[in-house]
Order: sequence, then structure tokens, then C-alpha cells
Amino acid sequence: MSVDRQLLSGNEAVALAALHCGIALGTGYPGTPSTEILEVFSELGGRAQWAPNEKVAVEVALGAAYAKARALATMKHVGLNVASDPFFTAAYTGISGALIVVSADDPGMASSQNEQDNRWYAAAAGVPMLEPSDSQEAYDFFAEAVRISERWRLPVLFRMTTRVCNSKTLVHPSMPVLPAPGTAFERDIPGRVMIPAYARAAHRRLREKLTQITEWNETSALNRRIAGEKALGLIASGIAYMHAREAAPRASVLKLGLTYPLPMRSIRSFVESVERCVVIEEGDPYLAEAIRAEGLAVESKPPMYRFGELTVGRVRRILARDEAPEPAPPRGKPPSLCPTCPYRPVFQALKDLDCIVAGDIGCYTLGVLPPFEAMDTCVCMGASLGVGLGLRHALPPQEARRVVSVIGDSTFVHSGISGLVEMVYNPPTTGHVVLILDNGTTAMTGRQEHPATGRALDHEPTGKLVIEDLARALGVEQVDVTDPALNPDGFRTLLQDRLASGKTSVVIARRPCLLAAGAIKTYERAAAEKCKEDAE
Ligand SMILES: Cc1ncc(C[n+]2csc(CCOP(=O)(O)OP(=O)(O)O)c2C)c(N)n1
Repeated sequence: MSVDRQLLSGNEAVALAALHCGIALGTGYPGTPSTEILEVFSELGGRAQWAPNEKVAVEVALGAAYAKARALATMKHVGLNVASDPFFTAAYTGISGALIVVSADDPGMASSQNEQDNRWYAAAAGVPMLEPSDSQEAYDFFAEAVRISERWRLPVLFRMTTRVCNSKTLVHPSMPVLPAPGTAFERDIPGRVMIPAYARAAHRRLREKLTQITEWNETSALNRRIAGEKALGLIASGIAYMHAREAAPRASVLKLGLTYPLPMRSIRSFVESVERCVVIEEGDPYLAEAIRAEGLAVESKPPMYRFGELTVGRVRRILARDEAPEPAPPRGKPPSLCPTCPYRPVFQALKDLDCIVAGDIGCYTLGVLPPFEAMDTCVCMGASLGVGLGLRHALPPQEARRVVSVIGDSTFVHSGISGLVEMVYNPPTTGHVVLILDNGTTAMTGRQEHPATGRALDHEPTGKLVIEDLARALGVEQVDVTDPALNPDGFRTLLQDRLASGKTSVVIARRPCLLAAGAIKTYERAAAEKCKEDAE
């Protein structure tokens, strides 16, 4: 190793560990706070690619792991909802190489639509889960995750949270680089084809593996006991461990690293060794409930601390059993659409026409704020289509004709396409209008490429999905491409016309995000030059 100490974020540490572990393929979909993992992995020389969505990412990684490769799939917490279908059954089939699924949770919702706690996914799917507390652990635990995955031939959930992903701490990248295994396909029909007859046996195999991992976890170095006062014992994992240490430096601590399946004998012996035992955890009472279900008397935090991130101050309050209202957090400047955002005329038109807007997730969600306030629903990626169609089906025709589904280009590719299929298959009697805001990038998460930009994660040219061709091929009756910034009045007239038409319509409002436009031009120029050179 050339550098023996580096200041790295948790995300960077995972990327470095992935490289040192011989991860053959990293795939995922952007989402705060996970996005940098694949970007840094690619910069370090790893093979990284964006998938159209998280489900596809996990499936591609699973296929690679069936071929004995070590594979990584990254996503934010809600991404695992999208990927949960393959995730659950991958636990049954197991793998031949290694499969690490990184879930970056966002307690406090710095940039998410909910603050779900993905630790439940590990327990629900029967997938071992590791939770690093800082960048060193992100690095070390990743290697351990690969070992666990290979030893038990199971996917491993690598659960991080915002502070672990983003905080920079020192890392000794001391791991000997693990040689990448040779890949090969070995047929295993009963192991891989989950028809009920084979899946029944697979489920039993999974439970046997989990029993073995539970036993192994009882003595695993992933969990540590930090000696301290007998009067107070704390059980914590992930970032909560850091807060707990700072809030109560003299307490005894049981730090858990592998938090599914839990080492209950070790937990029992710790609980019995202290006079008062408090579980310190961010988000849901995942650990506290599991420990109490064993009949152990541990304190959990009051429900008010379930909301938002944990802090050292909050841990002190929990330990003092302080349930007094907390001071309101300082108010930051609310976000807003960039002054030069090409979506501004779009939201102005939606407002002027008094549309009912089934919205979606991206920068454009900011159209909900003043001065436009032109968004009526926002649930999850891709929901604008289904929700818009449902509104159209249920509302009286006069009102139904006001409904528009508004979705960004990356979001459309992620999970809007099947909504378009639904529109063609079950068209509302009033028709419907889908507005695709194509700014040529995934702006919200830092301007990543996606299949409709025609460039790969490293911005090199690749196959391109042409949205208007797709819409036409799917059977949408009217497909228009327009630049709303160039001709706002023309855009408004077009929208008005399509709303009145009673047909199924897709309007693609195409104009690059101003923050991405310069880079896009550079990539296009480089690609054109390369093309010219190749032709010569
Ligand atoms: C399942 C899921 N994955 C990822 C995210 C994070 N995320 C929200 S919107 C979005 C894409 C935004 O891109 P686009 O639709 O092109 O809109 P833009 O931000 O460019 O306006 C991403 C990656 C999420 N909220 N949910």
C-alpha cells in the first residue's frame, strides 16, 4: 500500500475497500448519501456502472455473483424498496462469489422522502447485516462482509447512514489486496431456480446458514465490549456508537458490528453485567425490540427520539430520561429551483393552467414551493404516472382533464416506463398528459449519467435510450419534444392543447440543466473527436 493513512469519508473508504477486495463489478443507482461510492470506485480504477434502477443493479450484481465474481450494488435506503424483490430471493438462492448490497440510510431526511430504517430488511430477508461506525470500519467491515458473503454464500447488507457515509475520518488501508477469484458458471438448478419445490428447501438452507452465522457472531471481532462503569451499560451500533461514547465516556459499552443475526448470548451477558442498560440507536427501536423479545430488561429511547438524526446532545437527554420538547433546529435557507432552471416556465404554465400535478422526485420537486406551488403529490420515484392515471380515472371529467404527470428524465428511466405502459393499456377516458422534464442529467444527486444521456458512469459514450422513440413504440398517441425555455408561450399552448385533446400524450420538455450543460458539451466534443479519429 503506497499511502498508509488517508482521510476518507465512509463512502470513499467503501470504494477503496471494494477495490482492495477485488470487486469485479460495482453497480447501483444514484441516491444521497450513497452516490459517491461508485463514482470513487470508478475513479480508483474499479469497474462501475449506473443501472437504470436499484432492482436492475441488484440483479446484475447477483448474476455476477452467480458467476463466482465479487459484486457490489449501492443505493440509498429507498432504493432497497425497489430492489427488495431480488434481494429477498437472493437470500434463498445464495451466490457462488460475493454480493454486497450497500444501503445508505438517511435518518433525518437530509435528502429523502422518508426516513425508513433498513435494518428491518436484513431481518425480513434473512440477510446478514454489518453496520460500520466510521470510515476505518467502513473499510475493514467491507472486507469482512466479502468474507462472510463468500463463506456462507449469501448476500450481505452493508448498512450505512448519512453521517458514516459523509464524515471523514482516518483510515489505515491495511488490508492485503484480496486476489479476485476466477469466474465460472456452475449449473445448480435446484439452488438457483426458485420454483416452490426448490424454494422450500432453499428457505431451510438459509435458516441453517443464519443459525451458523449467529453462533459465529457470538465470538466475532465485529462486536466489541468496551469496559467501563458497572452502573451504566450502553448497546449501540453504527453512528449511534460514536454518539454514545461521547455522551457517556465512562459507561460500559457493547458495540455491535454485525447486527443481523444478533449475538444474543453476548448481549445477555453484557446486559446482566451492568446495573442499567440502555440501547442507543438512531431511527427505529430495531435493537431494543429484538433484545427485549429475548426477555432482557433494556431501556429504549423515548419515541420522540425516533424522528431525525441522533446527536450527542440527544443521547445525553435519552440517558437523563429527558422528554422535554427539544429546541427547534435553526432554520436554514429553503431550497429553490435555480434562477436559470429550464423548468421554471414549465411550472409557471402548470400554475397558470391550474393543473392538478402528480409530481415525482428530482430537482423539479421544488416546483412545489413558492412562487409556483405547482405540485400536488410526490410519493416515490416513478409514482407520478400511476398516481396521475388514478386521479384521472376517479375524478369527474372536467377535473380529470386538469391532471398532468410530471417526471424527470432519470426518474422516467428508473421507474416511469412501466407507468407509460399502464397509460397505453388502461387509458383514462379523458386521455392523459405525461410531462417528461429532460434536462440531460440526474441533477438532484450531482449530475450523474443515465441510459437516456447515452453516456456511461465515466461519461464515455454508450448505448442511448431515446425517450420519444420509446414513447411512440409503446403506443402513446401524441409525442412532442419542445424546449420550454426557448418558447414559454409555445410550451403553454402545447400543454393546453394536449390537455384538451382527450388522447394519451407525452410532452418531453428538453433543455439541459445549466449546471450540467458545460460538461455535457465537453463530453460530446470528446466523443465526436474520438469518432473522427476512429474513422480516419
Ligand atoms: C428509489 C430511489 N432511488 C434514488 C432516489 C434518489 N433520487 C431522487 S430523484 C433522483 C433522480 C433525479 O433525476 P431526474 O429525474 O433526471 O431529475 P432532476 O433532478 O435532473 O431534475 C434520484 C437519483 C430516490 N429518491 N429513490
